[in-house]
Amino acid sequence: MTDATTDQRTFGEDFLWGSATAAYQIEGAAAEGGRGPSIWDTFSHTPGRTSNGDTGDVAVDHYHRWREDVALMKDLGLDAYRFSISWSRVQPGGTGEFNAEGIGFYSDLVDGLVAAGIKPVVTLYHWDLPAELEARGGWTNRETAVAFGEYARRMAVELGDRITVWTTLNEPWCSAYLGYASGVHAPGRTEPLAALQAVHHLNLAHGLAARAIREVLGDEAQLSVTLNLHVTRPDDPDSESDRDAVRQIDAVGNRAFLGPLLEGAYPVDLLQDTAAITDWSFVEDGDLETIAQRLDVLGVNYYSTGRVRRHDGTGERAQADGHGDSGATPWVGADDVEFLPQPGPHTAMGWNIDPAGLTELLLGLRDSYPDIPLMITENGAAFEDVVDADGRVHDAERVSYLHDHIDAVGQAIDAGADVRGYFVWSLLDNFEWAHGYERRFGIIRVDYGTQERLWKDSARWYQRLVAASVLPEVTQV
Ligand code: GCO
Repeated sequence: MTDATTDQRTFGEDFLWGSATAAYQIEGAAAEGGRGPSIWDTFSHTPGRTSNGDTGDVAVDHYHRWREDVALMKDLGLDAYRFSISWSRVQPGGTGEFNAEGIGFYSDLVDGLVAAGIKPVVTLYHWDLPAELEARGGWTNRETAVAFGEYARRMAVELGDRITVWTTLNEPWCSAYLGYASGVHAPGRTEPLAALQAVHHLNLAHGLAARAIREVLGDEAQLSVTLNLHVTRPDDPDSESDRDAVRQIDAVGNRAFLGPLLEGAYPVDLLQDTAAITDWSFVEDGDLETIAQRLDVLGVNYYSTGRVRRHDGTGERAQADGHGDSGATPWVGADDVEFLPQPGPHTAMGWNIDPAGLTELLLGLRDSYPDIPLMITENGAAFEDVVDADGRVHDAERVSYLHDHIDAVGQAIDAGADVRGYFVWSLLDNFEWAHGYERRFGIIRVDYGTQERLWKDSARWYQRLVAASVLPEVTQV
């Protein structure tokens, strides 16, 4: 809405303002408190996999500093905090024994949040599979999905009614395709068939977890999954073949998840596009019913857009999809689709800045799934931050990125999208996966030498936004 007297964009009273993080990116304490290794420990410790060989061994030491971090969030005035549980911290091998110390860590964190008036939004899987499960095939193995359901059940028992929203998976697209097809993420495999098996077993894992949480907590539990949906445009809107390239990316990137999760079926065109790789016989009777559990909210992560065309077979195929180039494509079954470089401006990730894409995405979801509320579970940007002579980080580009994207959310709400909240990625600078510590997404800066936390201008700006639910001008920092 727009305030008639001030002409400023306003959001409803109940709109949740939050920040997001993920366990491996912030916790550190990788070998403490009984935590078992995950695929990200193995991957980051493998030479050549991350920038500068960076690992999450220490990260931003949130495991020891969580009280300070909760206090920061309280000062920011946040309504909610989205964090993830490290599966191998609470169940070191992924099956079998649970680790009381690890569970205690999250239980204390949740209590700390609740005491600070901050609603806990928990993600059960943000990419850090227990290494023992990968040794048995990881997400290519159906048993991993079964194990995930049991882990989710135990978390529901332990954390129960203190959790506001339960998110099963974060961006299964990344787990499946970056992990098993392009190999730029853990476990670093480059096998198209394995990636499609992973897609299905992640979907199944979601369904089993959602069902288990409902069995423990009943109908009241708020269930969710977070997807990174791809907004892709044809290079030439008049070209049928470019439009078909968009369809293919939509199938393998978006509908491979939306279909089974929300419509109870894999899209027919996806099955056709991937027919040379698999007949999908790993989808067993009853799986689709298990996957299509009722969802209370759909989490949407959004950063940028893509532009595609069909490769004409000559010269190199452009692969500027912003997900790293290992030589192997994450776009299984769409090998001849080219991702063209996008016009700027760009963030430090090389991702183009395109807030209109977020409005478009939200309105598309409103049209396709009008009954399901949406939440922006991640949005934000990395820039080359500097600490100025005045000791501050004047991250004007981040402020304007956030301003324009939150405005884009507001436009979608005005047009009828049911968006319930916005979580900035990220609370703190942290371990940015294959980019290590080279990319800073935080609204709070972390000095990796001292672990000191420093408010950037974007944090002050966000604090102002959250306090009044009115979108401040970019100059109001
Ligand atoms: C993702 C992850 C985050 C990333 C963030 C910036 O969306 O890729 O959920 O862990 O750090 O998106 O790349």
